[in-house]
Formats: sequence, C-alpha cells, structure tokens
Amino acid sequence: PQGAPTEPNASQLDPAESAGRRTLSSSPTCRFALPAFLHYDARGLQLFEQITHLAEYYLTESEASLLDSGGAARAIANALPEGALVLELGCGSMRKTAILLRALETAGRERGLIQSFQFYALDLDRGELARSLTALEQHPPRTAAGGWNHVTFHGLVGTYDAGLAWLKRQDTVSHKLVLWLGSSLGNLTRADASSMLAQIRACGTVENLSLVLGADGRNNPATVARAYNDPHGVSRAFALNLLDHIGTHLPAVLPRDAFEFSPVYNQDMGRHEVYLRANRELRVRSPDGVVDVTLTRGELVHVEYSYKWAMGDLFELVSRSQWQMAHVWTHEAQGPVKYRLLW
Ligand code: AVJ
Repeated sequence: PQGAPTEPNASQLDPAESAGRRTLSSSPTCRFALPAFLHYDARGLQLFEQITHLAEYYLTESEASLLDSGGAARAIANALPEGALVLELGCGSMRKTAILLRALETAGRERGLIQSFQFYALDLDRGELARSLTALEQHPPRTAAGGWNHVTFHGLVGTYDAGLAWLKRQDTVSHKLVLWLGSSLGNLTRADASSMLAQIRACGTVENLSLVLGADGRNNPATVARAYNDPHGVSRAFALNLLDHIGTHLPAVLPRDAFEFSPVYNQDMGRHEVYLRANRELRVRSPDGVVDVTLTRGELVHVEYSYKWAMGDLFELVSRSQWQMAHVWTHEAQGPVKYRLLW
C-alpha cells in the first residue's frame, strides 16, 4: 500500500551507495538461486580473465605478488618431493599458476631432479583449458633451455568432485599438491568451504598430500564492492553471461533481456552477493515442466557468493577440516587490503 521500496533493506544502505556501490548489512530475501559454476562456460572464463586484469579486482594481483616477490612459489617448489603430482582446481588461464610452475622448473634444475613434476589443470571448458595449457607450455622460463624439462602438463575437464575423486585414486605418486587459488573457496558458504577442505583432505594422507589455498580478507566494503562492480562493466557482463550460457542448454527459459545485474556487499556476513533481478513479471518453465514458477517484477535470483575470510576464521576452518598450516603469506600492500595464501 505504501509502495514497495525500490531496494531490499533500503534503510540499511551504506554510505558507499553514494558512490553507486551498494553495501547492505543483511541479505535481501530471495526464493531462487543458481549454482555459481554456471558462470564458467568459454565466454565466462574469458570475461573472468578480463576481470583479473582490472585494477579494481585487487585479488589476482595480490595473489600473484605473494607467489612471486613474496617468495611463496619458491618456498613451495623447494619443498615439493620429486615427481609430485600438482592438481589445480578451477585453473582458469593459469596466469598466477605459471609463477609456481616456473618455480618448479627452476627448483627441478637446481636440485638436479630426474623425475618431472606432473601438473594437472582442472576446469570446466575443454576448449579454454586446451588453449590455456598450450599457451603455458609454449612459454617456458627463459632459464629453461629447450622448454620445460621438469614439469609435464595435463588437462582434466570436469567438476571439483570429479577431479577430487580422480585425485584420490592416484596412489602411486610421491606426493599430491592441490592448488585452490584465486579465492575460489569464496564461492562456497562457510559450511561448504569446510566440507570441501575435508573432501580434499580425504584424497591423501598427512604425509603425501598438501594444499595451497588463496583467500581474500574482509576488506573495506567499498573496495570489495568496486572489485565486483567495475565501472568498465566487465563484472556485469560476466554475471549476465550466465543467462546466455543457460540459454545454450535451455533456450528462452531465462531470457537475458529480462534481468538486470544486482551486486551487493553484505558487510555483516563478510560476503559479496550477486543477484539477477527480473525487470518484469516472468514465467519460467523448463522444457520438461519440472520447473514452473513465476518471478515477480523486481524479484532476485541469487547467482554468486564471494566470501571474505578473516584470519581467525581461516585458522578455525583449516583446523576443523583436519589440515595443519605450515605457512601463511599475507599481502597488505594497498593499506587495508588483505589477501592470504595458506600452505
Ligand atoms: C573466481 C570465484 C574467485 O568470487 O572473486 C569475480 C569470481 N565474480 N567477479 C570471485 C568473480 C565476480 C571470483 N572467483
């Protein structure tokens, strides 16, 4: 009767709103959600790669600098047993992974290792994976005469579950190192992150399995909001691409022109949230009739969480899922912005 507020919880809008970046202290009500992995078809991977080059998206650069000048890549490469299997979950373009792979190549040469490190890159799109792996293989470190001598490359197409089931079966290797970089764990709720770490833990023993985990900190809300809603519109295109991706499987079920990009940083929960907002009333029916719902005008469909982790919560997460932390590298170059690598 008084007219619906244009924004959920509009009274709780943060001052960052004045800069066009919304932050809220509680999540809007939402009846529908789609899994975040739907972002990552070939186009989605390319758009995400573009995001990682944006100055606003501070995560990639923070992690790269921990691996590189922070010395993480070198420390890990020096400690990794000869012939070890390295599996990267959700490898993307592997721009940061390349830093570690170059360190492995160098360590292999310096240590005079005979057996190569076996690098397995796991991601969802076969074409993008092949392209990224080929590009990486064609760029060995300058110090490696005649190409990569100490790293062998392999691709795996599939989900985390499939990749981890495969990893568990690899029981003849000297060591298994799992890379879960780029704050990918942020897409999982805190409870699911804990299950996922336990699931990785179950792929080996305390002696033969280790993990490198990249996690974004609970940074300044306006900084986070800008990272996920850049003025160039790449973040928006990345979110809306999910509709195109669904459209290739389910044509016209979720028409792209019926939705707007609606990102928000939820400061209390320490997570960025992305919704797609229906700009008109919309009946959504799957071809098999199993799904048949009507979205109201303005209704939100949740498509992504990006959780931010405070150090204390990370410690708790790690120990709850039966891991022991050997090292933490923290990036704090841009004042309050924190990003961590755990090993
Ligand atoms: C690839 C899941 C780590 O959540 O920060 C970037 C994806 N979404 N901008 C993130 C993403 C919007 C990214 N992860």
